[in-house]
Amino acid sequence: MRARAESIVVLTGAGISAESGIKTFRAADGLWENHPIDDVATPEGFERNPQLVYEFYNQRRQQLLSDHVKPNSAHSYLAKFEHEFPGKFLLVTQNVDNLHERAGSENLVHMHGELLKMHCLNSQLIFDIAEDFNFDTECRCCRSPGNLRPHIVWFGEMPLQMNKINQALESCDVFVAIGTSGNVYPASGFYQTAKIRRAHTVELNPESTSSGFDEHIAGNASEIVPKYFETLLPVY
Ligand code: BV8
Repeated sequence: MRARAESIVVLTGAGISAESGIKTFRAADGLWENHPIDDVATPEGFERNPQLVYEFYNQRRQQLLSDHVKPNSAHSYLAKFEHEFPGKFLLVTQNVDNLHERAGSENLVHMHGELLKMHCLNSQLIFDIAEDFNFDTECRCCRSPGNLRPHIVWFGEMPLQMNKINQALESCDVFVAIGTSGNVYPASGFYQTAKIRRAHTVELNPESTSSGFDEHIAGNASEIVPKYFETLLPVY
């Protein structure tokens, strides 16, 4: 049982969306829809074969928008908790799906970008997108084709809003990692940053990915997220 928390940072990974029917990164053994990561999730891959990369993200976007993919009870509980918790709360996700927003989360950072966004390589303007797009799609800023790419952080690229994330990590007293294997840097180091500032660090995951966490609670997110976060709410 923990002392009352004043400031909480939560990091989620592909595991929190697993029960919504979205394949995790690891379960595909480093392959996504049978493509080597280098071919579909790096700037070099996009340079080599842009059409393959457009198709890869178009397919994942359509899967995300299909009727059977919905937020699960872990997403919903986190959104409810954010609105009930009296202290500071930041949700950082490595996921590029929109399930946290659809569940009602607001103070949310997509550090690896978003499937439902694209950006122009010339203007860097970001646009919402729900349909397929590719090299021939005109951007609304340049009014010409060939400038748009998925608004996704690929391997070798700088994750988004790192200053905001680090500030929150340096001032939180509880850090909770949910459904992440800790394979991808810099997200995999967040719990260490929080620990330096004496935060209590907890991992919610069927597997224990590192002995560095103060606490590991085994289970599926839909079961253990409500149980654990309830202990962080003040008892009036
Ligand atoms: C950067 C967008 C510089 C793409 C993604 C050598 C050593 C260390 C690091 C590196 C290295 N070589 C290169 C690097 C850096 C590299 C990296 O970490 N590579 C790894 C592979 C070694 N990182 C980068 O390039 C990053 N940029 O470093 O810039 C920098 C940074 C900071 C400051 C200065 C400079 C950029 C990385 C971003 C890559 N893009 N996504 C896309 O999605 O198409 S990452 C991609 O991987 C996804 O976002 C995904 O989230 C992530 C995988 O991680 P997880 O989310 O953890 O998913 P995974 O499947 O692995 O695990 C699922 C977990 O869920 C499991 O533990 C499982 O047990 C659990 N689970 C399953 N079911 C459930 C569950 N949990 C709860 N409930 C369940 N039901």
